[in-house]
Amino acid sequence: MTPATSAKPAPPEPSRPERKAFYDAISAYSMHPLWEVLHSLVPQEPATNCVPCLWKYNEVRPHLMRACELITAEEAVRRVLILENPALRGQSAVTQSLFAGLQVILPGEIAPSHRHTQSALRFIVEGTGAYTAVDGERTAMRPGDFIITPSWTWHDHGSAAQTPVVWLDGLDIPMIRFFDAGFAQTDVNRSQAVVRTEGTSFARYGNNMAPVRHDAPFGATSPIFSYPYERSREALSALERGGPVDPWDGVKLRYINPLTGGYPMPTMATFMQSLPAGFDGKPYRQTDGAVFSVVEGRGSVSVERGDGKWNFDFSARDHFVIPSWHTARFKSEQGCVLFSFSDRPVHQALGIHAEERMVAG
Ligand code: 1HN
Repeated sequence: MTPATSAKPAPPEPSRPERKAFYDAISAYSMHPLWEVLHSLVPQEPATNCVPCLWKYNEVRPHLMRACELITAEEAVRRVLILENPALRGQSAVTQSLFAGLQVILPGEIAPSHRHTQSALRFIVEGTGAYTAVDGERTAMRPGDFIITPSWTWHDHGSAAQTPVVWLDGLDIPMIRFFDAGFAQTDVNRSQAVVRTEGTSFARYGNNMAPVRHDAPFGATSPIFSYPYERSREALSALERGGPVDPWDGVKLRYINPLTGGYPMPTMATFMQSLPAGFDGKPYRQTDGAVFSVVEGRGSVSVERGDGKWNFDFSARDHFVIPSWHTARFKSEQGCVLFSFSDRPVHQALGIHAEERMVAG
């Protein structure tokens, strides 16, 4: 959906006094003239007020550790430092539709069981030995694993690790808030009872096979709730060796719901990509703003929109956000692996997803 060229709208004329008086008069009846806001309501192209932002892990981590001294996981319920878009401070949002945060759990702690209609994803950043339990099954968390908490499933986290475990939380909180459709409950149990052996969901659905008689246990959400890094990494490496490498994305795969081939969650798409050593990418932009977690290596991304320019040098465990319709261009001298998530499934369901891949540069 590349927009056709069209005439630029005339700038609004300054309001004449009799119009202003009229606007004041109708304001008393909770009415407002459309013609005063039309151009900003229906912009010629996406005009987000979100800005790109980079969170360097070496700057963030000490604050995560300080949070551990100030509050327990139990008291906090979820000990998360929210990654707030600098243009949306106070809204607990990294883009207009998405929440991102870094959660930390210490050895022996429990983040108590609850459920909510908001869907959550976890991407493990640091530490091994924590688990998350979803609907009666536990899964170990290892760096690079992508884990899902489907809408309205009980979930709790715990840790038998020796060290802190940190992960990126991605939720559709602002989207559900937009629809005023959120429900939540606290479980009577701190930790839910384990009713299935670890690995059951993956064995059932994670090997290009599915139980002969099955229904979708989590509705529109994937029945696999842990996608181990090992598998994703292996796939990217094989594709990188075999080529070809996409000039914009490097080698990029999307995670799927094996029952549908679609995205793993109805509201969020997740991706993992590898930029091979020496990658000098072409610029692109898309309507779905995306949050990135750097898994391995180093690289840089230059982001542009209008007169705004940003350049982020990133390395493993850093996080950054590229908002809607910002032009991004990746480079990596030594190669890197990036996880990302966005609200693309919703754009596509509504038929409004747009992407432009520039050839120049
Ligand atoms: C939540 O339940 C989790 O379960 C993480 O780990 C982050 C942010 C807002 C609301 C609920 C979790 C959350 C959250």
